[in-house]
Amino acid sequence: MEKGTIIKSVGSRYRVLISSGDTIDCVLRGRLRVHGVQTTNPVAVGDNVIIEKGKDGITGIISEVLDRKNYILRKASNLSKQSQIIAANLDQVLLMVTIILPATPVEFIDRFLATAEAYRIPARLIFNKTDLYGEEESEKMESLISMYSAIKYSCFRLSLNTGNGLDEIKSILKDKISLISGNSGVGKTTLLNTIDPSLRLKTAEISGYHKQGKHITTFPEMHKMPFGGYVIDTPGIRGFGLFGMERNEIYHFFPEIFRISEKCRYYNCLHLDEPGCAVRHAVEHNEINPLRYRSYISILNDENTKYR
Ligand SMILES: Nc1nc2c(ncn2[C@@H]2O[C@H](COP(=O)(O)OP(=O)(O)OP(=O)(O)O)[C@@H](O)[C@H]2O)c(=O)[nH]1
Ligand SMILES: [Mg+2]
Ligand SMILES: [Zn+2]
Repeated sequence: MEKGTIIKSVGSRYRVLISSGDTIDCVLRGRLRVHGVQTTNPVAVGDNVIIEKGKDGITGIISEVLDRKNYILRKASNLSKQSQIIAANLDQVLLMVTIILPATPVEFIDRFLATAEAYRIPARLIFNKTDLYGEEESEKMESLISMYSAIKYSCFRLSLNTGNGLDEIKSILKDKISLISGNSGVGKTTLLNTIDPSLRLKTAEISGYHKQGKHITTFPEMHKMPFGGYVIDTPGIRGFGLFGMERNEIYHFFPEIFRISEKCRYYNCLHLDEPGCAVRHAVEHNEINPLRYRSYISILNDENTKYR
């Protein structure tokens, strides 16, 4: 028996990193019991497990999944009410954002941040491809950075083309388990290749009329950083369905809205058009950014978020 961490999961096969630095390809023991949430995948990248190594030394069986410090879920598919674990035991989640090529919508950023709040995992934003930005794009980036920094989210400017800002990113990754997410084509995998060229991970140029990424990374995978720590590279996502939230708790995951909501007249205010709503008042007086409020309303009206 040996302890290890799942670094990759494809179908029913799991790659487990053990303390020697070796990786063991494992399957799950039949009838393995995992406590907690019901999900389509019982174990995910980041899970700590107990394995029984086979005689060949390169394969094994997962016999136990250890308790999780946290995890992130997503809906298994658009129609499904079942959920899937993306990753477990994270110290932080990083969203890589680009102003152009491709353009990351604000609502997408806000859904990601609200998800991180719901799972109580610290979130940070990395604005990549700054080498491509003209005056207009830079202004847009700076206004987003001031909006998010004011709320409490740290923001980083990065160009993987020039290396500008890379040292700061390395220092926030050091000795932590981080998940990196974002639209396809923003440069998530390029970041890992830049930090450690020996990884030689697959990347591709964005293409097409809409200049979208090509969904090159297809499975989450955890990579060891040469300076200490691990980063989970993930497939580019189009949207973020907030899974398992009640309508009346969504505003809890917008810290600045939550703070002001204490002053609303009604305790069950949803901040739509209720009389005495302090949130609406704050939006009208620009104390809450209207973009954030708009994201909140959009999540509130999204069918996917209404059911637990
Ligand atoms: N100009 C510029 N291009 C970049 C930068 N970072 C990444 N790219 C390019 O963006 C393209 C997409 O990069 P990937 O690393 O494959 O993107 P990804 O986020 O991993 O995409 P998926 O795996 O599809 O989710 C590649 O052609 C990179 O060379 C940057 O800072 N500046
Ligand atoms: Mg990738
Ligand atoms: Zn209100």
